[in-house]
Amino acid sequence: MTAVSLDSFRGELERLRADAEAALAEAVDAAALEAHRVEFLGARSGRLKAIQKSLGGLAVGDKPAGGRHFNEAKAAITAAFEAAQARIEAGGLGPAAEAIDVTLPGEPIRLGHVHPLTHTIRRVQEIMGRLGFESVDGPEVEDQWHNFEALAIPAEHPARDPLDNFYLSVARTADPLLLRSQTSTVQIRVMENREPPLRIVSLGRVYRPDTADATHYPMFHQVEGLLVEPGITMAHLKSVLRLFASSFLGGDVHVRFRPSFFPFTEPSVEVDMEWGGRWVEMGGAGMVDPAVLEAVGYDPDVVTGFAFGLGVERIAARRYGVDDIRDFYRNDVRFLRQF
Ligand code: FA5
Repeated sequence: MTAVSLDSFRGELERLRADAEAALAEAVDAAALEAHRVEFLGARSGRLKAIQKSLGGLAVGDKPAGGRHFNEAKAAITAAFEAAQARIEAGGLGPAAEAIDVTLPGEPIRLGHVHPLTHTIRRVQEIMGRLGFESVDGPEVEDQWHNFEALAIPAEHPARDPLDNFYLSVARTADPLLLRSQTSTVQIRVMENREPPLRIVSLGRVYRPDTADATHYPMFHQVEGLLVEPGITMAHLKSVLRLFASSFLGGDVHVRFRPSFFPFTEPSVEVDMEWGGRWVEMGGAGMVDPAVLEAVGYDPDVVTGFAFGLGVERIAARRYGVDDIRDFYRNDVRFLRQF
């Protein structure tokens, strides 16, 4: 037996242990595992066995320490083997593939924001709130009374044509429900339930079978305003609209009235707003027709009122410089992210 120093014996063990641990950590399947088992732990010609044989070459006084080092190395290699075996049986990929580098920068979380139309609705509510108009809601599925009758739109009126409205499937009944075609319904609902003085705005969805184009969409939003109290005139209407337009669009926005007709206002006007040298129709307005005041039980000799209904997509398009209101509904984040 060749003499072996304790140091070189120990060095051999350390090298073997490092080789075995590295090889076992890389093993990807049962075949590789078995090959490593034979190479390192094999009972006949395994490398551990070979080192064990050289134990006899240590000086007598070094043998206890050499035996201890040997047992430690054997236990470590066996443990590495068992860990690799458990990992492969569990279908793992190996520590290299599984390693997570916690020092890498994380995936940034993209924060969204409210849709420009939602933002517009909130802005309108806030501005009108400062002018004393309380924000109220009304149902999107309406009956004939609130969408037409009470607004002085009689049965034979073209606005009630089935081709111009989304009647629900109960259309063959005498009083079919429909998706409201305007927010003027809310004027009636509020006046039926409250006494003047009244100052309300209502913002919500309305539905019409219009073909979509740059200024039309079959589902869109309106802002309805209603003010009823003694002594109200068209001058109050124009002042409120102008204050609103200036606050919403910024700067001194001009408001133009063009004579028009709505069954529930008298006189009636189209409301245009000027912006960058261009006039754009924003909605309709007028003095609440005395027949409507009577229909809800108000005395038209005591109170008068004005009402207006503006297209929210139109005022949002104006505000943000959008040429085509269909862009609000395309859900293209590249468009939406700009606001
Ligand atoms: C009305 O709906 C009346 N209820 C407005 C009103 C209220 C008048 C109170 C008097 C008193 P009109 O159908 O014109 O009116 O619609 C008002 C506005 O809604 C239009 O000026 C436009 O800005 C918008 N609008 C109408 N149709 C569409 C559509 N298909 N897509 C987008 N916006 C629309």
